[in-house]
Amino acid sequence: MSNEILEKLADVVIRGKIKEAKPLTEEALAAGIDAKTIIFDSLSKAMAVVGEKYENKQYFLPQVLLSAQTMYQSLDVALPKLVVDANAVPGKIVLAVVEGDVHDIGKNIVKAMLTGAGLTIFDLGRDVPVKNIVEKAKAEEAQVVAASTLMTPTLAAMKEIERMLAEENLKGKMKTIIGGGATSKEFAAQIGADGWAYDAVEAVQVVQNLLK
Ligand code: B12
Repeated sequence: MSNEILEKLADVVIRGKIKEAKPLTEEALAAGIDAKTIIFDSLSKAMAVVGEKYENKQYFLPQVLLSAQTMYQSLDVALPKLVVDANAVPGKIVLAVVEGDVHDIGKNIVKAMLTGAGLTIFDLGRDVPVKNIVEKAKAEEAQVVAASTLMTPTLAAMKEIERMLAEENLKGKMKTIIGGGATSKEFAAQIGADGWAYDAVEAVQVVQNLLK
């Protein structure tokens, strides 16, 4: 039964049946499926399929956008119900999608997971200049700067964050974590980031370790 709902919801996202997303997500929660399962076993997998269809030229941007909007409808219902059980170490995190990139679904899931883990998140949104990210981190005396990008051309901004922090003598004092499809563990190590995570679940663990 639960698998059936999750498959149906994934199909709704893939096909961009925007009106069906909210009621179906409510149905899933009412059936006892937890928000984490909905987000990772249905919605995220559906977006991966959408990505494949885009790469294969079966889908074009309007369809991708519709799927993204459909996913957001579902996330509106699922994210507030997210329960994260972590042995929370408190901390302040500045989070942003770097300049030039508007992909923010993943960043918003990371935000919800970190918030659920008891952390204070300053979310600067998407397409954010590096300067603003570093300035906010300084102003809030954040312990961690978390940056997201799904695009290869904007990877340079990740390196720029490291450079600016080093210039301000903050490297080491303020930790960095990066993520998003264009990044990798190797890239993170190469630019001197303190952490990298594959997804939002791992992000919670990595951030918690950085705060220790
Ligand atoms: C949805 C989507 C869009 C939507 C975005 C809507 C939105 N509000 O986000 C729209 C239609 C707007 C869009 C536009 C474009 N897109 Co697009 N898009 C996608 C798609 C299909 C899915 C992305 C997604 O939401 N995934 C679901 C979420 C849940 O996963 P996620 O983002 O990866 O996040 C998880 C992890 O990565 C991680 N994570 C994410 N951020 C962070 C941060 C930290 C700190 C940590 C630790 C972890 C972490 O945790 C998340 C949750 O588990 C991808 C394909 C793909 N395979 O990724 C292409 C893709 C990212 N897009 C791409 C491109 C090229 C574009 C456009 C340039 C197209 C164009 N010609 O205009 C524009 C970008 C404009 C711009 N300047 O930004 C390319 C990027 C290629 C590249 N490597 O450079 C991709 C890979 C498609 C492709 N194969 O070509 N896109």
